[in-house]
Amino acid sequence: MIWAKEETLPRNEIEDIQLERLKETLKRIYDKVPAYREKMDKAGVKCEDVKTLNDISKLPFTIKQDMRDTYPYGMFTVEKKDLVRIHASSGTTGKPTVVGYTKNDMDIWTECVTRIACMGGACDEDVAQISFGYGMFTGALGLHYGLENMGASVIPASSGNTQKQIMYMQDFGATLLVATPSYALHMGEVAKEMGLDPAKDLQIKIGLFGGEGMTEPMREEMYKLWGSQLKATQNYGMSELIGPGVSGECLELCGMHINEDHFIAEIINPDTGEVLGPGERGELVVSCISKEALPLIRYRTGDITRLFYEPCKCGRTTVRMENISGRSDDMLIIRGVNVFPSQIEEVLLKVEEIGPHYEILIDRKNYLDYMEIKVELADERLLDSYASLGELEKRIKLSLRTVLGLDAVIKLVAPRSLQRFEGKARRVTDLRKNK
Ligand code: DLL
Repeated sequence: MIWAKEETLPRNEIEDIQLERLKETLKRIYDKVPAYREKMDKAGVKCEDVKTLNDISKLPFTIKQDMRDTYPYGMFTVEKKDLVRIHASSGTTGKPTVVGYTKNDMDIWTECVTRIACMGGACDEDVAQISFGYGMFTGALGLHYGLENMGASVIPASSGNTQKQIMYMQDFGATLLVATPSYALHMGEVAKEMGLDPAKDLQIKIGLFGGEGMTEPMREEMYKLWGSQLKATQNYGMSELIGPGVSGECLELCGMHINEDHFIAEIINPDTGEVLGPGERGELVVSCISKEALPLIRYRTGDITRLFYEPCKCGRTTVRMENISGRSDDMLIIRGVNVFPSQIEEVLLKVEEIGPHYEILIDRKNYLDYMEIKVELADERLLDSYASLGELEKRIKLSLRTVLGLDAVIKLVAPRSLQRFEGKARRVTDLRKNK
């Protein structure tokens, strides 16, 4: 099912909507946000200069630092009294990034998330367990409102207390799970430890995963744990843009459809800012064209992807973004080789004998970069054979070298010995940053 007619409009019609909304939004920002007005003036560009959609490239970018410089409400275009909700992104250092919603923004957010849930196969009969942490993170309440709007029954389980979550899931007959992919894997493992077969004893048939990437091998792990009946899709979003609801995969699994009547997506070269063409990989830049409180224009997401404009088999005509390959600030440069953690994950998870949990440690020894990867064995019995462990280590090392051109020290560890995450996983520690 397709939730809204806007998802199937011919390209020219969607672009007409985008241009009209962009012009309106731009005027509002120019009037109300001094920081953006200054940027436009400095760039010598006026609102009237945007006559076609391509003219968007004349506009200055907005970056996270703009949000920090104007903390907390400086990028907002409405008065504080018009806000009905405030969230913040979990800044690891310093102040968080604050985002706000008017009543109308809440309706748009809800609509966008409902569309995405629908793309992933959800319907009003689903019992949806939300296992994102409730709080300042936009994930939980975003999915909560979207699924309720669809008519699903929502269980606001939040994250953590995993055994109890499995009990809710079983007793309340949950059919749909919302979680980060890493937490969903952990939940599946805990269910098994409790003596349950998630595929048979639980009724989860839809997984709406997001907040972090899910590589294809990770999706395969999801089927292995939760059963082949699972429809596992992922969706993408960002607090600054709206939260979840920017884009989501349909069941064709060929990229995430962007809600283009609310967001304009561009891909740029992260080094030069130059706009790249369809199919070219670069940094995703998004303009919010319908929000009232915080309509950021040309916001640099830092996420690396590509855009495909061909209509999808599902019937939607909206542009699709490829699964995120990483963030521009996550890219590791190890002895001169550029690599995203997701690429390392792809190599690791193709090795049958190891599970989906790993930790990457990067350090510098004698002025040389050094990478150590701890990976969990899928089966404890392998630990008994020293020879086969050595052979497996060599095989993983060789795949990494062949596919990525990288050398790493591989440490195989016992199943269930690495840290598990209830929200977004943190798998990389780069100690070079402190040196
Ligand atoms: O993670 C919003 C969200 C919640 C989206 C739940 C989907 C589901 P932030 O906490 O601001 O917002 O983090 C945004 O998370 O720039 C990406 O780097 C990453 N991210 C989110 N979804 C995906 C995904 C939410 N499907 C940042 N694939 C973004 C890869 C993702 N990365």
